[in-house]
Amino acid sequence: MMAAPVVRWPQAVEDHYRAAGYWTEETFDSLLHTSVSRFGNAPAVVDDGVVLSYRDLAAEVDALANGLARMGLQKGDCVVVQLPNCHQFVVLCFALMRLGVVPVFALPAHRQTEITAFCRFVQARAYFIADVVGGFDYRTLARAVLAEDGVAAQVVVVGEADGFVSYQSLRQDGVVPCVAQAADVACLLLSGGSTGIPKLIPRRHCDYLYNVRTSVEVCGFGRQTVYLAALPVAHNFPMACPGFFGTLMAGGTVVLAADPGPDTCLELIDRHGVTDTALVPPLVMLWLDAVAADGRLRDRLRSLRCLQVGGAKLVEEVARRITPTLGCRVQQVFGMAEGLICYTRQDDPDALVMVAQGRPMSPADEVRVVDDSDHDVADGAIGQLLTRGPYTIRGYYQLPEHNAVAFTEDGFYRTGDLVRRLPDGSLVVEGRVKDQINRGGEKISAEEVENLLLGHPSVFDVAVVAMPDKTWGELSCAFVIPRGPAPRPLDLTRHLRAQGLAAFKIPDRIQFIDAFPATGVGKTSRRALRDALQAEYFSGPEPEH
Ligand code: OOB
Repeated sequence: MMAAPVVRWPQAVEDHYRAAGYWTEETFDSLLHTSVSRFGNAPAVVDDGVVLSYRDLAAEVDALANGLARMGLQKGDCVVVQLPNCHQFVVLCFALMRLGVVPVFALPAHRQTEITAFCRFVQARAYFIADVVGGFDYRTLARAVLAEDGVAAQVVVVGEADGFVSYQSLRQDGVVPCVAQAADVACLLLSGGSTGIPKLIPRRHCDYLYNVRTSVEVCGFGRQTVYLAALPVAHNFPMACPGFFGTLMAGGTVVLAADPGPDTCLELIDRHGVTDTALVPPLVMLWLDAVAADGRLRDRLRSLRCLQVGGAKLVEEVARRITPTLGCRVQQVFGMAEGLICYTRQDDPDALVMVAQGRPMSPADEVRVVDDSDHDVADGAIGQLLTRGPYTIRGYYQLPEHNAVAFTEDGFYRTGDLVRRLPDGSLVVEGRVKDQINRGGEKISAEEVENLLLGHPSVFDVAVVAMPDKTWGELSCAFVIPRGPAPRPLDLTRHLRAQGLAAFKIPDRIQFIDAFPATGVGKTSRRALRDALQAEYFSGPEPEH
């Protein structure tokens, strides 16, 4: 058994967060119990014809937790969960959290590179997958992962198990008690990251529940809320901001969408009377275009009260189209898996909601906007965002060296985002200092892709940078200095795929180059490369990808 270590807040700060009521003794298990006693037979989770009441959900969690315990999972064990949006995901979360077993929430898009790394890093005891989703067979992926050194997980499959353990067969009558405590780690979220593979973010019951509870209050979720989980539920945004956990805390109904496209989602909104949902900007544009092209679709959105948009910058022109086209309010959300969540508020003036990414949700959030020497800049000036507070971590899971640079000595998290603070405390995101590409909300670490490309014999050196794009906000472009004759771009993308890299991280464009522009100290100037792409974007024809 391996206890999940977590960099704690200083004792005096923890005491303060408890005394102030931010942190309570509640766990995710007590959330479920409280909601069952308050909302019993109300519908909790809707998934493709399956409707679970709160009572049904609790019964499913009992049965699964029991089976997981019999499988040998114990408090402190880690597991990797990679499931699509389905009710089993919700049941599994509560069951694992009851046992004190810590899930790593992988995204459905992750492949062999990422899953192997997670399994090794946490010494995963189990790996939970679905059988086939969108034509992709996760059992084949699981076999490839199991063949790697240092992976010894039991594979559990929702659907046809094909020789692995079937999720269904794990369900066992009986109830196991909750052994998790509020100060324990509830789950490990993935960081967008800018160095190497995603880092793991330990969220404890106490801080993550505070995240959920405060989000519920700020967003006005209640029994009347019907929340459509359109984005992958493994992500912090649809999970806890307020997401499906928030909906279940508030007594509402979670509707799970198999995919976030307008065809699937508009129909679900209409059928289930969805009131709230969350999207990233490229999806907002897709929904807007669908409704603009066929005005009758707008009828399907009658029940929609609020559309949350976050994960990447929402351009003002797009923000302005939302209410007239979709007929609902907009809420901007600027958040991060590491903690800090900013929301625009229901009573904020429209002029603010269109241009600002919101303000911190908690009065206890501390925010600094600083220059390169960590000195505060004047309000209204652009600087790097630092933050700490009752739900912002003080360190990544088992990465002391990285923690030394990602956090200040006094515990502020260096977000790597460039922001401007308005007089009311709202933040406007102006850019980024971290070497990351934000591809419509999906985060790509430049270094991770560069390292894999460097493994190709025809690559001498490489720099991966963001390239502006109207729909995605950013796409990724790899500048490659070839070793000898330049390979075909296809050879390089094949090389990345063969190593099992998630598809969204494959560069959208590969550009061969003789030498990199250098900074004053001789380092590769990513800025010069980005600027070249910007100049091309603003000057002329669409770049080919
Ligand atoms: C959300 O979380 P992550 O961990 O995938 O990514 C965090 C990063 C931020 O540091 C920022 O660079 C970017 O994503 N970001 C935004 C943004 N929201 C996130 N950049 C501009 N405008 C926004 N509204 O992306 C996330 C977590 C919880 C709620 C919402 C988003």
